Amino acid sequence: MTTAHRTCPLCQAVCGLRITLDEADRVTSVRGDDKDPFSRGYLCPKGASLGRIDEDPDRLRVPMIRTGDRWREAGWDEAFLAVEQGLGRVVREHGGDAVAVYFGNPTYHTMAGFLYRVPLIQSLGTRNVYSSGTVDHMPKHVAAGTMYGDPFAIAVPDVDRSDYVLIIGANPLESHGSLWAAPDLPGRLKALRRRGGTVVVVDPRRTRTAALADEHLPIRPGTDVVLLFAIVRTLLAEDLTSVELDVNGLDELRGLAEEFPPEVAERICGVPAADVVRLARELAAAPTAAVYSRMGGSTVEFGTLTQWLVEVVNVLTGNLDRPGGTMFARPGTLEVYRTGQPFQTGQWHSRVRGLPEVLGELPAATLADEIETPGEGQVRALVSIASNQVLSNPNGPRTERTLRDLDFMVCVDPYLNETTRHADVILPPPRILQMPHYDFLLSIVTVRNYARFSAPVLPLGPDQRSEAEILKRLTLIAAGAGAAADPAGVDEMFLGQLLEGATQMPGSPLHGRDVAELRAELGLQGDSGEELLLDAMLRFGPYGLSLATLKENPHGIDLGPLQPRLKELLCTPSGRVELTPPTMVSDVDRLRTRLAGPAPEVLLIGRRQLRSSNSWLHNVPSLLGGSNRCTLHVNPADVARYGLGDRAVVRSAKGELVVEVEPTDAIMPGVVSLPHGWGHAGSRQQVAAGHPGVNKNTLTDELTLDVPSRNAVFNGVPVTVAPYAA
Ligand SMILES: Nc1nc2c(c(=O)[nH]1)N[C@H]1C(S)=C(S)[C@@H](COP(=O)(O)OP(=O)(O)OC[C@H]3O[C@@H](n4cnc5c(=O)[nH]c(N)nc54)[C@H](O)[C@@H]3O)O[C@H]1N2
Ligand SMILES: Nc1nc2c(c(=O)[nH]1)N[C@H]1C(S)=C(S)[C@@H](COP(=O)(O)OP(=O)(O)OC[C@H]3O[C@@H](n4cnc5c(=O)[nH]c(N)nc54)[C@H](O)[C@@H]3O)O[C@H]1N2
Ligand code: SF4
Ligand SMILES: [Mo]
Repeated sequence: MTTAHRTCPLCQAVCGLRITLDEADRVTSVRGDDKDPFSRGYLCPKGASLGRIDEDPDRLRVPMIRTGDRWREAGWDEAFLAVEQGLGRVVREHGGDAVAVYFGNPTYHTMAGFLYRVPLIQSLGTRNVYSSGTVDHMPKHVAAGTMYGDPFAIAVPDVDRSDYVLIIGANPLESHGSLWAAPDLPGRLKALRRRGGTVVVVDPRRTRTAALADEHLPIRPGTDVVLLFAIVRTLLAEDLTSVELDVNGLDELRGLAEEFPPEVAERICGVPAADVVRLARELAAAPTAAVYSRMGGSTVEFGTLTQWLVEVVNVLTGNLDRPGGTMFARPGTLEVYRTGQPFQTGQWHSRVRGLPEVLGELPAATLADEIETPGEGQVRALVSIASNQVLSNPNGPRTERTLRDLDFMVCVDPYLNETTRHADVILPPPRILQMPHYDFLLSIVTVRNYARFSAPVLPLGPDQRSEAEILKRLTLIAAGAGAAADPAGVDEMFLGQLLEGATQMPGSPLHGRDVAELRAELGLQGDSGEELLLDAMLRFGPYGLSLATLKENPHGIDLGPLQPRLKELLCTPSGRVELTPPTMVSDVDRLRTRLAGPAPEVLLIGRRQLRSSNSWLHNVPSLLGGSNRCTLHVNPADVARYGLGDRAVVRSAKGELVVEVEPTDAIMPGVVSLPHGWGHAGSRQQVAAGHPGVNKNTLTDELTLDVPSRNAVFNGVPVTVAPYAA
C-alpha cells in the first residue's frame, strides 16, 4: 500500500488530499490532508470520489481515430501523423486563421493547459482563439482591466479577516468558490459568522449559501446592476464613502448613479428600497466588508457593469486592498500574465460579427458563426482542448451542427463525449494521478498566499503520453516542425520568451538581468518540461521558492495572509483607479434602453450542483442521484399558475426542452432554474448515458451577449413554461 499527497484539481478550492493506493495502484481511500496548512484536512464528496473518477473504465487510454461513424484505437505516432495531415491540409489551402483553438475549463487547472497555451496559439498563428473564459469570467477581467489597468487584478474577499461579506449571484457552498480560492469556504463563512460577522446573499434562489447567511435577498435575474447602482447612489448621497485610493471619476459616477434611486431598484430588482438603503449603510458601517459576485453577476446581459459596480462599492467603502476587505493574492511564481501595460481590447475583430478581441480571445459565442459562414478566413479546423462545447456554449445544438461541418477536428480529452465524438482524432491525457499539478492560475485568487506542488503519483504506461507532451507535439505540428520534432524545444522557446519578457518588464524582479545568465542558473534539472518551467517561475518569483523547496514540503507552504498590493498592480494610463472607465459609461446607455423595454414573465437561470463539475462528472455512480439531477426548479405558485405536472415544456427564442419539474419554494416566482452540463447523448460514458438529462444550452442564445466583454448570457434568459402533454 502507498500513500500519496496531492492537490485536488476538481474545483477552485485547492484542497490537499491524502490518497492511499493498493499494490495494483487502485485508490483505496481519499481523505483530506490534515497537514496541509491551507486546507487542514477538508475535502468534499467530489474529492472523496477522486479515485472513482480517475479509474473510470470509460476514460480513453490511447488515441482514437474516426472514419465515418466508426472509431478505432490508434498508436500515438499514427494519431499525431493524422493531426499533422489534417491540420496541414487546412493551413495549406486556407491559411492559419482557418484553424481555431478552444481551451475549456480544465485547462485552467492543469499545468500543461497553462504552460502550453501561449506556445500553441503562437504556433497556430491564428486569430481564432476561444476559451471558456468568455462563457464565464471575462466580465471580471474587463472590469479590472479598465479600472486598474491590469485584467488580472482580481481581488478576493479576505474572508478570514472580514466582518461583512455580501455575495451576489454565487453559491460557494455548492461551487466551493470561484475566482475566490479557499479550501472549505463554507467553514470559513461559518467562522466569520461565529466571530460576529455578517453574510448577506443576493440570489433568486434560497441556496445553501443563502441558508447559511444572516440574510437572503431574492432578486429578479439580470438586475443586480441596478441594485448596485442604488447602493452606490446611497453611499454617495448619504456621504458614507471613505475613499482611500487615488481615484478618477467620482463626480461622473455620482451623475450616473443619480438615475437609480432605491425606489427604482425596488421596482426593477424586486428588492425593497429600505433593504437597499440598509445594505449600503451596513457595508459602510462594517469595520471591514467585501462585496463578491460570480456567475449570477457575470453571465448576464450586463455582466461587466455588474462586476464594475462590485469593484466600485469596494473602493467607495474603503475596502479594496485592505485586510478584511477584498485583496490581491501574491502567487509563488513569476506572474508572466501581467504585462504592466494598460489593458486594451479590440486589437482584432471577429470576421462575421465584428466582435472585438478581449485578452487575446474572440467570444466563444461566435465560433459557430466563424465555422458556418463561408468566405476568406472561414474556420475549417478546430483544436479543442478539455472542452465539451456542445453542452457548455450558448445554443448547443447549433454548436453541434457546426462541428459536423469542420474539415478537421482534434480533441485533447479523456472522454468520447457529445463534443469529442465529432472529432477526427481524440488524444487522451493520462489519469489525474499520473499528472503533476501546480495551481498557476488559482494562486491569483487564493485567500492566503500559498504554494503546493504535486508530483505524479503513478507513472505513465508505455502506451500513454503526458498532457504536456500532447500539447507540445500539437505546437510543433502547428509550427510546421512535424510531430516527430523534440518537444523540449517548446520548453526552451517558452523559457526564452519568459526570461526575455521578465528582464524587459519595468518593475519585474528580473528587470535588466541577462537572459543567458538566468537560463544557466536554472541548469537542466526537472523531470519534465513542466517542472523546469515551474522551477524557473518559482525561483524568479517573489518568494524565491524553487521546485526543490516545494518537493521538500509535499503538504504545501503557507506564504502568509494577503498584503495590500494595488499600488504595484495599478497600471492605468492615469496611474489612478478609474471609477468611470469610458467602456462602462457608454454601456449604461444600453442598460437604459433595456430597462425601458418590457420585462419578461419568466426568466431561466442556472445552478451548480455539489457533486458535479460542469459536464464531465456524470459518469461516476457515487456522484449521481439525490440533488445531482437535471430538474427544473419551479416555485409552487408557478407550478399552479401554469398548471404544470411532472414534466413541463420550456421554450425560449432558440429552442425548447421537455424537462422534469421539481417544485421548490427555494426559488422565487417568475424564475426557473435548470443546471447545465447535462444532455448526454452519443457519448461513450455508459453511466451518464443512463442519466442523460437535457442540454440547458438548447435554450440559451448565442446572439445576446454582455457587450463590453462579449461574454455569453446564461442567467436571465426569457422563457415560457407550459404543461407537457405526451
Ligand atoms: N460542485 C460544483 N462546483 C463547481 C462547478 C460545478 O459544476 N459544480 N463549476 C465550477 C465553475 S466552472 C464555476 S465558473 C464556478 C461557479 O461558481 P458560482 O458562481 O458560485 O456557482 P453558480 O451555481 O453558478 O452560482 C451562481 C448563483 O447565481 C444565482 N443567480 C442566477 N442568476 C442570477 C442573477 O441574475 N442575480 C443574482 N444575484 N444571482 C443569480 C444562481 O441561483 C446561483 O445560485 O463553480 C465551480 N465549481
Ligand atoms: N447554461 C450554462 N452554460 C454554461 C455555464 C452555466 O452556468 N450555464 N457555465 C459555463 C462555465 S462557467 C464554464 S467554465 C463552462 C465549462 O464548459 P467546458 O469548458 O466545456 O468544460 P467542461 O464542461 O467542464 O468539460 C470539460 C472537458 O474536459 C475534459 N477533461 C477533464 N479533465 C481533463 C484534463 O485533465 N485534460 C483534458 N485535456 N481534458 C479534460 C472532460 O472530459 C470534458 O470533455 O461551461 C459554461 N457553460
Ligand atoms: S472542494 Fe473542490 S478542491 Fe476541495 S475536495 Fe472538493 S472538489 Fe476537490
Ligand atoms: Mo466556469
